[in-house]
Amino acid sequence: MSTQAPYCVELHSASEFDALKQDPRNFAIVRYGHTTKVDPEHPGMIQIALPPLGEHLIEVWRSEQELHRSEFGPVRYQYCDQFLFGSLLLDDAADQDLAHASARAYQHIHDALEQAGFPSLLRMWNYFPRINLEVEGLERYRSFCVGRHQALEAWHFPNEQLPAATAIGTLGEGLLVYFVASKKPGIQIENARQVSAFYYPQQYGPKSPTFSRATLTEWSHLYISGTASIVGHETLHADDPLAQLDETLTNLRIVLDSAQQDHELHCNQVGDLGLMRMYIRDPVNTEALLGHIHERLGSTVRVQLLQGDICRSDLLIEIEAMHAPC
Ligand code: 3EB
Repeated sequence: MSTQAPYCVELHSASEFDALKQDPRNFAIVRYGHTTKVDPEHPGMIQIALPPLGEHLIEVWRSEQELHRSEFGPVRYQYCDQFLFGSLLLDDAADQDLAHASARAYQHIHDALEQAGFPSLLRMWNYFPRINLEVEGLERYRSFCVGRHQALEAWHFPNEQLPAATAIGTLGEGLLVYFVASKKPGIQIENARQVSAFYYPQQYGPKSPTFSRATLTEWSHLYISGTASIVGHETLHADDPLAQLDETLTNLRIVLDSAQQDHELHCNQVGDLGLMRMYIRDPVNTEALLGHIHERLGSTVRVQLLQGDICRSDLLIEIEAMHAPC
């Protein structure tokens, strides 16, 4: 567990974007806006159609190593010996059925990773519009899960190596998937008070969501999945955003604690994680939620606040986090 981290991730103000983009060490920058796009000249320059609520903070991924750039089908990626960072953006209007689009996306990712020699997925981010819309009797999130599940099954991807993930509804078109992979699997972390998502019962969809609660990398980064007010497999506090936030913070703490049990992370509290994104369904709740976060985690904690739809219609917020310090 003592490998030196090949990159780190830091928050910056969006006003620094043009300057940060000039520095070749910054191999990926994730920012937010009204459309989802990936710079055609640069696969790490990603904009997600999630309007920032309050200060626009962007995520900057920096490596001192020289990265190579390549592509395979629609997947474009950068890599060095230790890791690969890739992205793809599919026009999902071409695929009315989101199960086909997500299966295609994950097949392309499989093909690219196989070709590049990085078989282990560590962290996936999935974004697409109208996530809670029912199409031909199935909610689009559930269709997404069907396609992802099928592709990972064909890939023979073991449940105990499933990556941490996010799946959020955007306000712009396109299915965006970006991800980190490595040559060796990370360590999977689950949450003792939640049923593993890959074992959710069928009431949440015909095929279970294939992700883990967190992954710990061999270079001691912790990637915590989108985390919500779910205990067992059920949503709690359906109409109460602040109570959902409390439940979510408890889940984050449990995941962090279980990551700490076997591994020294130099990160003792949720507020120390450094990188947090909170997705908020209804912007009207923003101020109350931010006040509550400051009360719980301290007033200096910085959170990327984004307007986005959460994958169950009764979930009002979701928080993901990373410990990947510079
Ligand atoms: C949950 O715990 C909330 O389908 O990739 C969180 C993170 C959630 C990732 C995914 C779903 C996903 O079930 C939803």
